[in-house]
Amino acid sequence: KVETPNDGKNKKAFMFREDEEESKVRDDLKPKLVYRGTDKEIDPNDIGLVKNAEDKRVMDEGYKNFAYNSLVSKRIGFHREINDTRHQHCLDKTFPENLPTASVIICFYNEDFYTLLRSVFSVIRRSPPDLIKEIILVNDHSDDKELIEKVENELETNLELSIVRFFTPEERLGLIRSRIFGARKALGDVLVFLDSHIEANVEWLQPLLTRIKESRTNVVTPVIDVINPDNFGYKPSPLVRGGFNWGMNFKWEGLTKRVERFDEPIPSPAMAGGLFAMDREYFTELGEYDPGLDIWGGENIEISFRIWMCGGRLDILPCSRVGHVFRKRRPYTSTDERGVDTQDRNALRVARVWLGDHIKHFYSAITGVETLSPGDLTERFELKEKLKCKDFSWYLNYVYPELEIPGMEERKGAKEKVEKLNKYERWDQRSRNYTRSFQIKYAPSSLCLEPIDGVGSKGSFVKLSSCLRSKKQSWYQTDR
Ligand code: UD2
Ligand code: MN
Repeated sequence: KVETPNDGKNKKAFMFREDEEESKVRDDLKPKLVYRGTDKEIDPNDIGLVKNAEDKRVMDEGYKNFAYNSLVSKRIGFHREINDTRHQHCLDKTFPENLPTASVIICFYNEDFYTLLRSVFSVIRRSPPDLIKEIILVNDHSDDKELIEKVENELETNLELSIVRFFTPEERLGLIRSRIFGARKALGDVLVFLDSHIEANVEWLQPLLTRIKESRTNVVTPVIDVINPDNFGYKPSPLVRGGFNWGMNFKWEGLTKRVERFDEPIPSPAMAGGLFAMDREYFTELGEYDPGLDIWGGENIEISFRIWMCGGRLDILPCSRVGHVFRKRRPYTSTDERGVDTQDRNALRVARVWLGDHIKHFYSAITGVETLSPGDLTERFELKEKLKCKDFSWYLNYVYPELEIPGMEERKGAKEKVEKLNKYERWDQRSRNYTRSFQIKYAPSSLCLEPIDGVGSKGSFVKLSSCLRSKKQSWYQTDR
């Protein structure tokens, strides 16, 4: 059949065939924008997309001064929705009436404007108004004066922020003395300390206050979820405890028991430091922080020791979640004017007061640390005496038996128990709620179903074998 010539409107370019390949070929020939150094096509909705020189400047300055992507932070702005990362065991909780009120204390040094204000807004919008007495914002002499003007201006003009009290101390205090400064201004029943690059999640505050209402010597922390410093993605953290090594460096530790209820307090030998709640008067009674600690580091271990050894307790509450921007480096120096690394010197102060004879392990962990001068420790020793605190051996036995003591092999057992538990079923991978357990029996026989590859294997074939009361033949029903 010969086709009649058409008017040219529907003419196809000669090189394309009329088939489903056509549009793909066209697409392949179009010029593409790709991310530098890759074949990955640029997503026009990419929140981090650098569109011009100003964007680039904001991003570069952000990485330099704050160690995260300020361009993304700015585009997110003052508010955003985040995933409710709580386990379902937390969801239908009710809280007692008449919870104590909270003074939220946020100290900051050189923070990005949007990151800082988003921290504040997340607290305001995700807390019941009657439970927030005030938000105390302490500017620890940030270098950028324009930032401070912007913050002050926002605080003055935005009604929603009228709950915020803003302070700039006489001089740069470092994060530890800044927190003491903030705590002394506070009027609420409970102090809630937060870093300045966080986002509080749904119902984060009530579990903390509830636990403190039960006992004023309960000190609690939320689970610290992870905000990615490059794209501000918000991810849940697994349930873990806080611990440390002999260098007095904080680290996360596996749990000692299988989690059955995901809403129960998890006793923690140490806190990460940035996010916790404590009865205000108890904080004072227990000796606030050691004001001899400079800029950054060690105060979290010190206060954890004091809490446990001097009559209190420290728990992580899985139903309270707050995200924190975990950065790859600290964007400010923590060396003091003498050129001493404050982290090491702080650790030395803590070790001298609290480790007793065990200090020898600290000395071998950080070479040369004993040559630093820790400054006057009299008041901290007196405090320990006055509060009738227990000693480090007690703490090792009752609170942190998993800390390995060099040369003491018999303590290895506790640590191995934790490791074995994690191997069998890692706490962070147990996301389901186990509702029933049973065996599967082939009724006419005494044979039961078990995986050929053994307990915990994925994708294994199954076989029938003599019924035994064994893990291999335990099958679980989960709620999803
Ligand atoms: C962790 C803690 C942090 C603190 C530190 C040990 C978490 C999530 N963070 O380190 O709170 O306990 O360990 O000391 O557990 N800041 C000041 N003045 C300064 C320096 C810092 O106010 O001179 C502020 C800073 O803006 C931030 C907070 O103190 O809001 C903590 O500092 P960081 O975020 O650099 O510490 P981080 O999270 O690495
Ligand atoms: Mn931080």
